[in-house]
Formats: sequence, C-alpha cells, structure tokens
Amino acid sequence: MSVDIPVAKQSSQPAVERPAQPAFGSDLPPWPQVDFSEFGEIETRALSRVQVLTAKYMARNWVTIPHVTHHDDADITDLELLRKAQNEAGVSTKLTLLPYLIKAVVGALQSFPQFNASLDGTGKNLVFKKYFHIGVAVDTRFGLLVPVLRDCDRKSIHELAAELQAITTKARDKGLSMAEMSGGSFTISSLGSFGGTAFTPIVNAPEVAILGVTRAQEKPRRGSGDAIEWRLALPLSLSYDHRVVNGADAARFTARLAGLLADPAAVEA
Ligand code: CAO
Repeated sequence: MSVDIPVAKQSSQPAVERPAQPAFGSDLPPWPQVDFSEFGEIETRALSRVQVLTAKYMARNWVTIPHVTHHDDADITDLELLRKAQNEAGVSTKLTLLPYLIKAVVGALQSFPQFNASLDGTGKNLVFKKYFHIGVAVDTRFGLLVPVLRDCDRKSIHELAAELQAITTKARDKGLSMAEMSGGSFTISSLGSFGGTAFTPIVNAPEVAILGVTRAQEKPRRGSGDAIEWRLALPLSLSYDHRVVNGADAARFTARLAGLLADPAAVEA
C-alpha cells in the first residue's frame, strides 16, 4: 500500500519577511505603580538587603528554569521512634529530623547522580559533582539564608546536627558570609516545624533540584488481616529543572529517598 505524502510546493514568490519576535519576557507590561494611600491607611517598610538580593535570584530562577514539582511521601514511623529514643538517651545536640533527612538525601543523590549536578555556562554539558554539599534554607530576621554543609557523606548524624545548630544560630544572629552559602550541590527547604502539606520550592541555580518537606502526618495504612495501622508520613516536594531531569527520574529519586527514610539503619549507615 502506498501513502501519498503531501509535498510543499515551491513558491516563485520571495519569502515574506516576518518581524523579529521580542525576546521572551521583554514585552511584559511594567509593574503597576499604585498609590495605595488612595484606598486606605498604609505603612511602607524597606526590604532588607538580603530580601532584595533573594528577590532577584528567585525571579531569575523562576523565569529561566522550567520547574516541575513531584510530590510523594515517606514512612518515617520507625525513624521517628529511633530519633526520639536517641534524644531520650541523652545527646550533646538535640536531634531533629533534618540531619537524618540530609543523610537520606545524600544516599538518594549517590543513587541518582544527575540530581547532584549542574548545567555548565553553555547549557550543553552536565557537570556531575563527586562531593555532597547540602544547602539548608534557614528562616532568619534578615530573610531567607541558605548555609551549605560540606561533605555530608562523610559526617555522622550527630556531626550534622551539631553543625546545623551552629550554622543556623550564626545565620539568625549575625548572618552568613558568601563563602558559607556557596558551593552547594543540592538544597533542602524544611517547613516541617511550621506545618503545611506540600509546596513548590524554587530551584537554587545552578543546582538542578531542591527538596521541600512539610509537616509529617499520621496516615492510615492497610496492615495484615486488613487491620488499619497508623503510620507517620513525611510529605516530600521535589522541584526540578525539567531541562535536566525527567518526571520518571524524579519519581525514582523520591521513591529511593522514601525507601531510605523508611529504614533507619540505612539512613544511619
Ligand atoms: N514534621 C513534623 N515535625 C517536624 C518536622 C516535620 N517535617 N520537621 C521538624 N519537625 C519538628 C522537629 O523535629 C522539632 O520537634 P521536636 O522538638 O519534637 O523534636 C521541631 O519541629 C522544631 O524543629 P526546628 O525548626 O527547630 O528544627 P529543624 O531541624 O526541623 O529545622 C530549620 C531547622 C533551620 C530548617 C528551620 O528552623 C527553618 O528555618 N526552616 C525554614 C525554611 C524555609 O523558610 N524554607 C522556605 C524557603 S522558600 O523555598
């Protein structure tokens, strides 16, 4: 059987010149200039230097990176039992969920190296990093700061907890130097102590993904003999750069992360 494929006819007319398209985003309308005092009482406060800088980087990352956020959750029932037992046994630094999460993230990054990578300046090469420097978003009076904990693969849960406490205190008391916020290969943004069920964190360029976590919640699960078991589920929200990471990669990454978090021995290893 033959199929007729239409062939474009050659035209004797010269090609029509099309006007050049404006660069994407360059023809946006200007920001509305509104005198809000016309409508009621107002108070104007200047943004902090950190807020002004963060706004610029957030806007750049949001506009230039095609974001997708993948949602999943992890059963942390056993991990929470272990964490509480370790705290009750007496520790020099109180253990929150975050150091365990950092260790589990490192495990998932080792399994899926494309998440511990960056596009180079040409956008044509992916640079895989052999180090695991994890940035942690910290809410401070100056605004959002992201200190970077270096070589997290080589540190214990206790070392990470102590370092996290020290750097968080420093960030909140005095702020951080650029060096302390540079060189990260992946970022975690934990809103767990505040609440929420899911959110869409913005990728921290030139990294290719960021993990958001929100408040762990008890969820029913069908157990043996159809019994209902209540398990503690940690919501995971993984935003990624869709130029580098596909949805299937993201689903595999969060499944691996959830598997590690469900197995405290694997996280502590
Ligand atoms: N679910 C339930 N409880 C959680 C939790 C979670 N996902 N995460 C933390 N908690 C608990 C802790 O375990 C601790 O409880 P206990 O006292 O019972 O042990 C309590 O909340 C307080 O935790 P914390 O906030 O002091 O410590 P942390 O290690 O969880 O977080 C830090 C530290 C610096 C990440 C956090 O304080 C912070 O600043 N988060 C804000 C990040 C942010 O602003 N992100 C948005 C950026 S925009 O993308």
